[in-house]
Formats: sequence, C-alpha cells, structure tokens
Amino acid sequence: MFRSKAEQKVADAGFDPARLPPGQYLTEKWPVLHAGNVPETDLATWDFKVVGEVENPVTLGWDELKALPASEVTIDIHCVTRWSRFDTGFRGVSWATLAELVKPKPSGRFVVAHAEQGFTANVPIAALEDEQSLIAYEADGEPLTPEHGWPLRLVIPSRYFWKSAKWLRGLELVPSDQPGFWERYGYHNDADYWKEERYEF
Ligand SMILES: Nc1nc2c(c(=O)[nH]1)N[C@H]1C(S)=C(S)[C@@H](COP(=O)(O)O)O[C@H]1N2
Ligand SMILES: [Mo]
Repeated sequence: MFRSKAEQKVADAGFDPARLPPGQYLTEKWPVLHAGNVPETDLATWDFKVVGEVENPVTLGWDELKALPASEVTIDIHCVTRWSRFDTGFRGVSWATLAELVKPKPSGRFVVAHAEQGFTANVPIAALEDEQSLIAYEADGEPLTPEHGWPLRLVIPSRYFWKSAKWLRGLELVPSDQPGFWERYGYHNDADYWKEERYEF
C-alpha cells in the first residue's frame, strides 16, 4: 500500500495512518498557538457564562464549575498549521451536563465561544453536542497550563483546533451563525480537517 512520508511516520510511531487527515503530519510535542498574550486570571473573580438562546442562563464561579460532574475524553488535535497530536486526554464538563442546567432553546442552533481579550470562535450546536467535545480544565492529567488555556478551554475535536477557544469565559447560543476571530480573518467557517477546510478562499 502506498503511504506518504507523513503517513509512514504515523505507522512507525505505532498508530493507524488512517487517523492522519490530509496534509497533516504527526508531532509528539504540543505546540502553542494563539493571537495576543497569555491572559492573567484571578480565579476569585473569574466566571463562566452560558447565555443566549437558553431557558436558564447561568454564571458559574470556578468552584461551581468544578463541582459539576466531570467527563474525560481522549482526542486527536489537528491544527490548521498542519501539525497533529494524537491521544491528548482532557477532563472537564460536557455540554450535556451544562445543557441540563441551561435548557437550550431550539432556536440556539449555533454557538459563539467567548474567550479573554475578545477572542471568539463559532460552531454549529451539533459540534458542541458531540460526545467528544468538552469544556476542559485538565489536559493529560494536569491542570491546563496558562499557554494551553488555563483555567478553561473549549475542546472541539471534530474541527481544526482553532475552534477550541483557550481562556474560555462563556458560550453564547445564537439563532444564526456568527463568524469568530479566525473565521473573519479568512479561515474556513466549517473547519472540517477531513475535507481540508483550512481557508475560505
Ligand atoms: N483565546 C484563544 N484561543 C485560541 C486561539 C487564540 O488565538 N485565542 N487560537 C486557536 C488556535 S489557532 C489554535 S491552533 C489552538 C492552539 O491551542 P494550543 O496552543 O493549546 O495548541 O488554540 C486556539 N484557541
Ligand atoms: Mo491554529
């Protein structure tokens, strides 16, 4: 069977090459990528909101968030800059758990993730409902490091990793799609890595 060099490297590392989306290569490291600076966070004043098209908007403090039932996922990260990292474990709160609290309205068809410093990312609600998606505070068994989004980040494994907003402060359900920070900058709105939806033009 013909394999690209990138696929061969995946096989050599002991993984199924079929896990590597087109145009990606495997990295063992976990690169750090973002616009702007790593924000400073004071957990005493920090909060996390779920608002918009929901019956019961909530604002959770750090302790309240941590008191919710936790979930764990192990997922592959695919960055639009072409590195992929396999089997990163995340722990946090699932959308299903938050949805029980906020009771989404049927009109909440899209989600805007709001992060520190005005960063936003948009996904259809189905991407958040995916059982592998998570509102995460731990990676690989440790609290997130500041550069990877501590205290809280979104993890949307079905899309290129720019959708996974670091330093997450809220989720807003909206009736119609609203392009986020990188999407307005020319990145593809849908960001499906199997279709190589990297850039809009
Ligand atoms: N708040 C915020 N989150 C962000 C970004 C950003 O600029 N700001 N960049 C995104 C991009 S482009 C990528 S590839 C991933 C990188 O996550 P990592 O640094 O943990 O690898 O974060 C995403 N989340
Ligand atoms: Mo990225």
